Order: sequence, then structure tokens, then C-alpha cells
Amino acid sequence: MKILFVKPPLNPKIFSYTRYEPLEFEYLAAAVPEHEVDIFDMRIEKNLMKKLRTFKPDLVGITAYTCDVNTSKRILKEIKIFNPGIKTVIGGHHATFVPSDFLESYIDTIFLSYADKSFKEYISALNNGGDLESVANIGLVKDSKILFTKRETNYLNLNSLPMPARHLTHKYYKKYHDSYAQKTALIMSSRGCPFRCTFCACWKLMDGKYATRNVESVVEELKQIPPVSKIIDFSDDNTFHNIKRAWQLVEMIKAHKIDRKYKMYARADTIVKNPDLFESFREAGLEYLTVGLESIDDGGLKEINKKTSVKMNDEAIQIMKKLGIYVDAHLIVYPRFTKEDFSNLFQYVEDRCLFRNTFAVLTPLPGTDLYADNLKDLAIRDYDYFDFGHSIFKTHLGRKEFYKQLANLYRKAYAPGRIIRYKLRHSRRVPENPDDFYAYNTDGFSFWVLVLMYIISVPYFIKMLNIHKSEPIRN
Ligand code: B12
Ligand code: SF4
Repeated sequence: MKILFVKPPLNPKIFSYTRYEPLEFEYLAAAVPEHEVDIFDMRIEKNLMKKLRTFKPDLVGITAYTCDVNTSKRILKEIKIFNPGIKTVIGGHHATFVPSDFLESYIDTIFLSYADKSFKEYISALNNGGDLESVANIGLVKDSKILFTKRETNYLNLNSLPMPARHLTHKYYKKYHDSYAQKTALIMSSRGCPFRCTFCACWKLMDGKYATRNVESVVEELKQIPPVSKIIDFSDDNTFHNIKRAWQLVEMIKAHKIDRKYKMYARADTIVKNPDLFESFREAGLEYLTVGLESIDDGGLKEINKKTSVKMNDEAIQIMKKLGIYVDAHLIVYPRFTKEDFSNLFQYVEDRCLFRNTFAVLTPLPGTDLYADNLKDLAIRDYDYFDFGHSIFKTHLGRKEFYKQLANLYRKAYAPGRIIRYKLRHSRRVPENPDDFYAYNTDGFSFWVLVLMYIISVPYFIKMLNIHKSEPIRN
């Protein structure tokens, strides 16, 4: 069979221009090696119809984060109109949690959850005239209904997965970069997370379970990633949950002398409990660590069930700064924020010398407890806006003022003047206490990089000031 995977184009409403390789398709393609597979990345290429004419797929698969649902449906509809004989399938986070959104005549099958096994079985059944209803975790669209097959947690053995079919995206490799334009590759070493944050559904995609790959295969894969990627980002929800395994991973990376730079995600409590582990990862090339600090007060952390504290977050920042690991701080902007809250949030990052900040508006993504608990109170229902940049909830300040404050928060947090203030502050005093983390680093930014970013971000700033004008608000 000929299978084409389509990554939808970037949603113009979102504030990110980051592009990573579609690891989901590299995994799915690897699951069906006996078939002819190609990946068409519409964030880079435009002419899908031409691709359909030349490649002539029997089946097209598309993925959709919530903010891509409308676009993905539009694309699948166009494909069915182009050739009704092409099977159309969809999967990913949104399809897992709200499959009914894809109950459309132009969609044949909806895949729930991790689909490495189900996709392989589905293709095999299709190809050999087998029984599609015997494939677990799918929804077959028939007669304006979805026929769900049995639900199985069959995706826990990550060691049974083949290596992702990276050769299919080599043609795009130079175009995959992080938000600071550094060429980046993506790798998966574990799936799932034992925590239960209310704004996150990643743990539900794994039915609450946590699974890891053995470290030998992770290291083998690291060796295969083309050197054009300057950074290797771990897609894991929680790479460090199994501490023993994390030690094995870092020791294996060192033993194999793999000289790469890594970007990973860790919880503050894990960092605080295991500073020596992170020291070892730093030596092995860990350069950027994303940490969900989320809130600057314990009440905010409790509300989202983060199971951390402000004190813990401070200790984690201190450890990372001392180790010279750049902190990618994730902080939530709550829709109830007053002007004072915005200003306190800026003061928080200023005091802690946090330079790489994502200020994510609290977003009830479908599948999360936050969504289930607030379904009636959503101010916006159009999925295009579920991107952490728009407020899906009503805002205390009113939308115009809320976005003005958010834009100013970003402007102040990425202002080149912060570097000057930082340098002045530290030229005046040598820290007496070696634990004084303010003295350690500016998260990899120099004055001139920030000047450049400041200039580039002007259109984003203007866009943020004005987004309230085009939002589809429900009364
Ligand atoms: C790396 C990453 C990115 C990368 C892109 C990665 C990529 N693959 O293209 C970047 C940094 C660009 C990114 C951007 C964004 N991201 Co992101 N990202 C992730 C992260 C950390 C890993 C994704 C990944 O590649 N996983 C590895 C693959 C193998 O797993 P998978 O995608 O789940 O795929 C499996 C199944 O879902 C299924 N499947 C998926 N698609 C399909 C399609 C078919 C046909 C089939 C059969 C099966 C199938 O099978 C796959 C193999 O088992 C996840 C968190 C997470 N752990 O999932 C968030 C996550 C996916 N991101 C999220 C969000 C919200 C965003 C942004 C909106 C954030 C922003 N404002 O910038 C943007 C959207 C960008 C866009 N639409 O283009 C949310 C999505 C939730 C949702 N319901 O929409 C997640 C879940 C994080 C969260 N906070 O909850 N992201
Ligand atoms: S936000 Fe992070 S720690 Fe919380 S459940 Fe999701 S992956 Fe786990």
C-alpha cells in the first residue's frame, strides 16, 4: 500500500513558529516497513494536491493537536473530494480525547492514543481484507456513527518499537528548529507521567501509566541523529521519573562519548532531590532544561495539582543556575490575573534571573480535568485558539487589557536592558554565599541576541496587543 502522512500547516493564530520533525509519523511509518510511505510536511511544503497526484496514496493519515483540528479536517475533506477512493485516517491527542469531532463523511478511521501497534494492525487488515473491528483502540466511521473497537492499553512495551523512520524527514531536516532558530531533532525515550496536573492530558494518553525504553536503544538512536541538528530535544513527558534508569542513560551517553547538546523536561521536585544526577547530565551535554514552575504562589500550584511548591521551584532554579543549565521556565498566566499579578510575575523572573520564559495562558485542553470541570464556562470554543496564547476562559481584566499586560510581560522579560541590569548588579558585588544563584548565568542570552529577538518580536507584540479584536467570544 502507499501511505502518505500529512503534517498540517502552522496555525496562523498561534504565537509560535517552532517546527520540529513529526516524530509521530516517523514512528508510524517505522511500524509498516513493508509499505511505501512518505511524509508531507505542510509547515514547509504547500502543494498537497500535486503530491497526491504524483505519489497516488491509498491512504492518507493526518495528525491534529487541538489548535489544528479545523485545518486537519479541511485538508481531509479536500483529499476525499480529490479522490474518494483514498482512505483518510486521523490520530493524536485531540482525536483520542474528542473523537466525536471527527465524525465526518470524509474521515474513515479515528485512532485513539498511541497507535504504533494499532496502525500496523489496521494497515495489515486493510491490505489483506482482514477484520478492521478486531483492531483495538480505533473508531470506524460508518453510517454517521463511530464504531469504537475494544480499548486496550497495549502500548507500554516501548522496547518493541522499531527506530523511527527518520530518513523520511531528512529532506526537511535543515528546516526543523526550536523557538530560537536552533536546528533541533526530537527523540522519545519514555512516555507517560505518574503525576496528575489538571491542565495536562499527556498522562491520560498513556492511561496513567509510565513506560521507558531501554537506555541502549536510546543511545543507539542518539548516534543516528544527523549532525545538522545542533540540539536534541526529548519529547518525553517525564524523562527523569525513574531515577535509576536516568543514571543509566547518562552513564551510557558518557560511555559512548556522544557529543551532542540536549534539551529535556524535568519537574522541580526531581531536580531538588537529585542535583548530582543533573550535574552528570550537564557534563553529558544537557544544556536546556524545561521546568514547569507554573505558579509564583503555592495556592496556584495547589489549584493545578502540581505537587510542588514555590520553595522547591526556587531550589531547583538555584541548582540549575549553579550547574550552568539554561532554564526554560514555564509559567502560567491565570485568566483571573490583575495588573498587580502581571507585575508580580515579571518581578519573579527578574529576581531569579530567568531569561527564557514561556508565559502560557491557562488553557483547558480537551482531555484535561481542567476542561471537564469548566466546560460550561469557556469564553471561546473555536479550537483554532487553544494554543496557550489566547485566553479560552473569561479574563478578569477584560480581554484588551489582559493581552496588553501579557504583551508587556513578554516585552519586559525579553528586554535587552535586563542583561545590562543583571551585569550592573553583579559587577557591584561578588556573591558571598556560593548558593546565591542570581550570580550564575543569563540562560545563554547575550545583550545582542536579545536586541535581535526584540526586533524580530515586534510583529508578535503588535499581534498580541490586537488579538482581542478577532477572537470569537461567546456571550
Ligand atoms: C515536541 C512537541 C511539540 C513540537 C512539535 C512536535 C511534533 N511531533 O511535531 C513543537 C515544539 C513544534 C510543538 C508545538 C506545539 N505544541 Co507541542 N508538544 C510536543 C510534545 C512534548 C511531544 C510531541 C511528540 O512528538 N511526541 C512523540 C510522538 C511519537 O507521540 P504523539 O505525537 O502522541 O503520536 C502518537 C499518537 O498520538 C498517535 N498519533 C499521533 N498522530 C497520529 C496520526 C495518525 C494518522 C495516527 C494513526 C496516529 C497518530 O500515534 C503516535 C505514535 O504512537 C507534546 C507532549 C507529549 N508528550 O505528547 C506536546 C503537545 C503535543 N503540544 C501541545 C501544544 C498545545 C503545542 C502548541 C500549541 C504550543 C504552542 N503554543 O506553541 C504548539 C502547536 C504547534 C503546531 N500545531 O504546529 C499539546 C497538545 C495538546 C492538544 N490537545 O492539542 C501537547 C500534548 C503538550 C501539552 N501541553 O499538553 N510541540
Ligand atoms: S504537566 Fe508534566 S508533571 Fe504534570 S502531569 Fe503533565 S507531564 Fe506530568
